[in-house]
Amino acid sequence: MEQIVQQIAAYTQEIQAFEPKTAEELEQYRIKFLGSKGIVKAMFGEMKQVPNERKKEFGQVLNSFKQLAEEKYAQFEELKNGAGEAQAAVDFSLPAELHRLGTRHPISLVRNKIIHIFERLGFTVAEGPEIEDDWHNFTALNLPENHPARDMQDTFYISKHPDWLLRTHTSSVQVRTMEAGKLPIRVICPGRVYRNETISARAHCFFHQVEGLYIDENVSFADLKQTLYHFVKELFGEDVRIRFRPSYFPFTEPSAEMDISCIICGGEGCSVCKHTGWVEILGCGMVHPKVLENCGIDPEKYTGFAFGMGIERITMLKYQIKDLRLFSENDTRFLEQFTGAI
Ligand code: 2U9
Repeated sequence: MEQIVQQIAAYTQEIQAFEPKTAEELEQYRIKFLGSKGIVKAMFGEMKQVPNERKKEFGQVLNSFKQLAEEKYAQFEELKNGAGEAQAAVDFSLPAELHRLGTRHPISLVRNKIIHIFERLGFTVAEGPEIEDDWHNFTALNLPENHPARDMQDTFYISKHPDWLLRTHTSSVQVRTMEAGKLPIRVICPGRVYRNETISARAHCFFHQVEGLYIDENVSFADLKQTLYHFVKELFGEDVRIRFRPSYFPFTEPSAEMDISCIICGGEGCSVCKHTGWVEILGCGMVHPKVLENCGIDPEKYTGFAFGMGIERITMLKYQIKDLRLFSENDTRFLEQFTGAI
């Protein structure tokens, strides 16, 4: 009896000191102490040799021993799920996996570049609401009701309010700037605009514009030409040439459209410029005296120029993108290709 108790004391010490590092060590322990031919079972087998009057006392010792052996096993059971191996498999000297950063949208890249060029010429950015009223989008811009020029714009009207619509151009922002009454004005107005168009590779029901307005005493068409000439060289490079063609807009007089020499073929003729050597990039003109008057500016004292361009069009030219729908589909295979800094 004393011998068995001494043996149990020795095993107890062994169990207490046991700290397995691997699943295999733990399994060896299980077989040795808790297996069907293990020590715990063998010790219970000794019970029959114990005299009846000491059976209770010995039973308590055995139960505590069994409990200790089982608890130790349970404490390291997670080693069986590969925790030891997983720990050993981690190489902490490896570089961490990088977070995937998004990229700027190509429309934002080109918009920011355009803004930056004009900011260096002293223009500031002005913004306004996308839901506009008839006055700021049409009437103030010399497109009175029933004027045939209104047919040029296919407009989304707000059904609950006959006077409200989704702006068809950012010109309404310039109207608001003029109405604010602080002169001179040198603003650039980037923003989203809406037109009731059928969606295709070349048209969308929303797109983005940058418009500009410069109003002061003695502003001339020569100022307009030089400003836009500088802008084009900054955006497309020194070699690009420009030309103006007369045009018509109700809000400018005289009006013009500006072409640049084709940036793909350099003016030789290719499919992008439809073999003309030139591509149209913007419309412009001297602000119509009636528009100045509508916005509370004396046309006898002040003159100004204005211009407008579609950002999608410029972006398609710059990056040779053939389908406008790519800009609004959020396909990351397309978007990831643009990694510019601004
Ligand atoms: C005010 C006065 C005049 C803005 C102008 C254009 C010519 C023009 C188009 C270019 C491509 C629109 O995105 S597009 O379809 N714009 O051709 N825009 S002059 O003239 C203004 C604006 C505001 C108060």
